[in-house]
Amino acid sequence: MAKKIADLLVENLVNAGVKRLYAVTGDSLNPINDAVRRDGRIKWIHVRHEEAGAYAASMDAELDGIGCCMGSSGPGHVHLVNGLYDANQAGNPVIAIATTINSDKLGLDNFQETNIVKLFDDCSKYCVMANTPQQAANAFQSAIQHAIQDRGVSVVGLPGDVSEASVEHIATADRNFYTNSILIPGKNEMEQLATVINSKDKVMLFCGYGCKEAQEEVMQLSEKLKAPMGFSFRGKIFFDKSSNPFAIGLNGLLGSKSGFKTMQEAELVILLGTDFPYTDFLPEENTIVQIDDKPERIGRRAKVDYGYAGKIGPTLEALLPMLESKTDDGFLNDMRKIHEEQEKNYTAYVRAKSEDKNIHPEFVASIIDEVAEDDAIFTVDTGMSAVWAARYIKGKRNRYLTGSFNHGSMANAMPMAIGAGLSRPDRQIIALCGDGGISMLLGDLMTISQYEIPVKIIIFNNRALGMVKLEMLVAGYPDWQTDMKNPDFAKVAEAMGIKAWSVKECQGVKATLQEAFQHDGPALINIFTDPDALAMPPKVEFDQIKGFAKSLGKLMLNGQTADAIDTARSNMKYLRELF
Ligand SMILES: Cc1ncc(C[n+]2csc(CCOP(=O)(O)OP(=O)(O)O)c2C)c(N)n1
Ligand SMILES: [Mg+2]
Repeated sequence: MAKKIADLLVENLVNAGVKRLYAVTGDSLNPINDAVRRDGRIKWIHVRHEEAGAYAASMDAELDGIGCCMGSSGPGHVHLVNGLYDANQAGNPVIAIATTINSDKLGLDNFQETNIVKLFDDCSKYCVMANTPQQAANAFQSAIQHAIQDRGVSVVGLPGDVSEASVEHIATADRNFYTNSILIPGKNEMEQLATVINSKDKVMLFCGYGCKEAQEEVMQLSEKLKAPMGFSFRGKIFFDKSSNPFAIGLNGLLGSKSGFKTMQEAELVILLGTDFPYTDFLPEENTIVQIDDKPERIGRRAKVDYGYAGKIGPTLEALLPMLESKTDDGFLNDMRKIHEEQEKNYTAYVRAKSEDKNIHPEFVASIIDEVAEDDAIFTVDTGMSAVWAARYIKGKRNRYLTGSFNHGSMANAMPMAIGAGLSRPDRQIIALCGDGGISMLLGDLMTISQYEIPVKIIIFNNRALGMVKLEMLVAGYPDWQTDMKNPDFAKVAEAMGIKAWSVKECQGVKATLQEAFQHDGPALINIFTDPDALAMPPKVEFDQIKGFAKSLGKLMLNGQTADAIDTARSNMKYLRELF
């Protein structure tokens, strides 16, 4: 029996597990809109900007295994691009349907024409242009299969006339296959790995997102090796718990002294499921082992000595019986001491700041950590709020934390919260947003309002692009074009039908957050934070930094740019040592 391509697409999406899609309808997307409506099994979420839809779909994929977003001809699907980069780099299976002008018009510089394969090539694992109905029918299953198995974005370019046409014959399977094969290193490799680990005394584990499904095994490995455990930002929420006796913190741009120092001093560093990007923070002298189920990642950022392709859970399960238990916990204790000292400093710092009138963002983050539920899902914007989250939001019973950790885009936290709120209605969802970030996709607060998604949006309103301010100060550039005039975000939210609060003094932070978290519906909390609070070590005051940055600025004006930047760099190194 003949089947319309738009209907076939809906069938394929339903069979793949897609429960909702995010889109702004129009022109070539209308046949699919109609098919989704008639079918009734997929919920259409009408976002206000397609980029927000791509982020939300990415969160569906991250939490539920698959996500879907769509964009209409030209500008409609171009808007998806930034969110798709994020999804693709995060390894989230997202199906993006980019509809376009009719097939007979393609290639002639027509109105709203884009070259879909060229456009999405760099932000997808698979991108196909369905030029004929039969080709479309053949491509859907494959596109979905690629997204699932390659863990990333699949894009299907679909002209409006192709969606409306029908096919008689469908050659592909009508379902998808979520295979969960066990990948572990071969026998000889496992023996080599065990020998290396057994021969070293001071071992450190460094855990990334790839350890998500292997938390138990990683804990057992630390225990057996008396190994301090560091983590990347994407890995932190699984291990950064007060109940974890091996945790020594993050390393990297947002990292801590204990994370950095442990890695430098370990004889053997074992990188587990991490594509940790900050090569400057990785050691060069010691032995490094890397295990990852994506073997192309091995050795590309660190001087790795032994690399193995394997899923962390099954690999460690097979490895553990081959390892000798270590008894000397001196290294672990030394590093834990530094870590505990540092955690105390962080706590003392926010306690001291709680007396101030100005609201310090670290204080806000520590209160969020205190009052949020033990299984809350946090999304964080790129900017200073990511730094505060890295330091103060702790893993508890079953918390989850995510952000634009690979792509590093602004404005991600609020739309990610939309996806999280819809796919996990049973969990508390908290977005930590920058004022710059929220301003970018502000219109999609209306999506939250329209679908009554009960997420909690917290704005760290420092009236500035704080992260960039810091970058400029450290690099010795005069701080310029980083300040912002903001609307009254609480009034904006209220005008959109979202209950909102503004907080201008420290004393009001806790009670307001508690009230907003208890509110049965979407909530926005606009917190006026101190614009001078930059992500600096607790002991270093802003004025000190401003002082050296000013002199660096002067140096630059005298034409000594390279010197200025070098001085800034060495000052940064010195500052790192202080905390
Ligand atoms: C889309 C995008 N544009 C620009 C940047 C560069 N950038 C990184 S952080 C940042 C400032 C963020 O400001 P805000 O959201 O107010 O957060 P804050 O750092 O002040 O907490 C900018 C401009 C980026 N990462 N992504
Ligand atoms: Mg800001």
